[in-house]
Amino acid sequence: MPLKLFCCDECIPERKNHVYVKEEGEDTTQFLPLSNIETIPGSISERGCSYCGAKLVIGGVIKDCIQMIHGPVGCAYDTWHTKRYPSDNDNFQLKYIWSSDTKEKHIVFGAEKQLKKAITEAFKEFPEIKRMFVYTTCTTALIGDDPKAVCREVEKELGDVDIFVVECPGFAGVSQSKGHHELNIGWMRDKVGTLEPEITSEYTINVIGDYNIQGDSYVLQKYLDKMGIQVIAHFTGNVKYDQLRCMHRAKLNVVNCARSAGYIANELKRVYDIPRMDVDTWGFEYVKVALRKIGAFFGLEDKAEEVIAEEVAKYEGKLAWYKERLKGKQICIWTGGPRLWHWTKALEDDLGMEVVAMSSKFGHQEDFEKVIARGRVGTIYIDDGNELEFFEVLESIHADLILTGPRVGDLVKKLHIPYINGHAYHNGPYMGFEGAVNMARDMYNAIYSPMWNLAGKDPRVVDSPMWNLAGKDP
Ligand code: CFM
Repeated sequence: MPLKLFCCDECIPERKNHVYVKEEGEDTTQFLPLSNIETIPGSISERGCSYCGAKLVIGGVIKDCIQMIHGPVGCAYDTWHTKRYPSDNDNFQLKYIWSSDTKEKHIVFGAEKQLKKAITEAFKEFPEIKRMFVYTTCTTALIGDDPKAVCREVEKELGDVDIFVVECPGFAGVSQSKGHHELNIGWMRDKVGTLEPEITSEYTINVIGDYNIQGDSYVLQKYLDKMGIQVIAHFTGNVKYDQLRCMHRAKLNVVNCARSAGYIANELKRVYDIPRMDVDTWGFEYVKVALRKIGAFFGLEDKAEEVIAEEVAKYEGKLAWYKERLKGKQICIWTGGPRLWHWTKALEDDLGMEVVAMSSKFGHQEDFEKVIARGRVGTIYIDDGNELEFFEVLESIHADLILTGPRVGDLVKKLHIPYINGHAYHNGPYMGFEGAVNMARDMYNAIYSPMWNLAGKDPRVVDSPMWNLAGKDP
């Protein structure tokens, strides 16, 4: 049976439709697990909310604007400083967060005055900053505040500021995916085309769906600089607010994370007729393909080959060293969605690893089509997985390493299975040629750490069935 009901899900049998095991000869026209629908009550979801998708994933990365969260202070606090997207603006965007700090009385009497006060104060405290994102949250959306009206008023009063409002209350969708969508469409509607960029090259692109996690955008920027290509805007790694207003002037949109930012690429195609090119910027072999595709679009094939030759010469040997030690290792990828299909075949081709189980928090049907097409037979593919399912997966397969976030990562560490941060990385960047080597090095260090031998000395662990199932020799 391609669909699988875990024992832990016997009381929520609907979960069966969200778990798929690929069998020989099957393709995605026959089976796809359900995805991008409400979490089934009783399943302890790993998902985030719509506000989080807008703020933490996309908007919060922008390096030169005030991030005003219109809601209770907790929404601001919980998305402050928790993601690793540095910038060359002295990490301004990581240092600060702003909140209108709504309380019970605002719920009763309205919070618009409070928002206006907070916005005015924030601009006063940071006089050099003239740009702002305002996010709505569950509470301020429920009481029917009109933050757009407030912001237009402030823009008029101050004269030299520009404010973008994202209507992304947490409850707006089934996961953070809805917040990505709201921000993409809103930005396109309100801000793209409101400023003209300075054009310095006849080859111009936007890099879409790359958030400079631990410096990813710097790596991509380096390659593109060498090819003589001007990046109008990275959506949104290490980017300025005003660069994003100029996205309409690119001749090509290069899309990495299609899940979080495919929408704006499609809109730029529809409104400005800018072609969309999907690439993988993770994976040694995939990056070659990506650079060749971009080069071919502009007739810069030679430049692409130069960059590839230079980078391959630097990193090929290192990758081979890790491949020798990582081949045959079995791993799980439990992240948001796109990294499943970006990584599974890359890790297989570059390093000879085997991805035996994957779980996506919020991927849509198209993400499952991609990952099942690229993934192995026998691999378990889960939508919106819960912790108990993860434990059950680990009883049924052997895993040498899990790529996941710190929450689940800390759980699997208790089973003495190493984890690598598949969201924010351990020691990135992970994109590009050097990134593929960094990722291999982190996985090698995790699997071969001598710490596991010491940990195996704990008799409580040695006796536990989970330890034996994990297949380690203490
Ligand atoms: Fe795109 Fe991302 Fe991801 Fe994502 Fe995310 Fe992320 Fe992710 Mo964590 S934008 S969908 S909402 S690649 S934060 S940088 S790692 S779950 S697979």
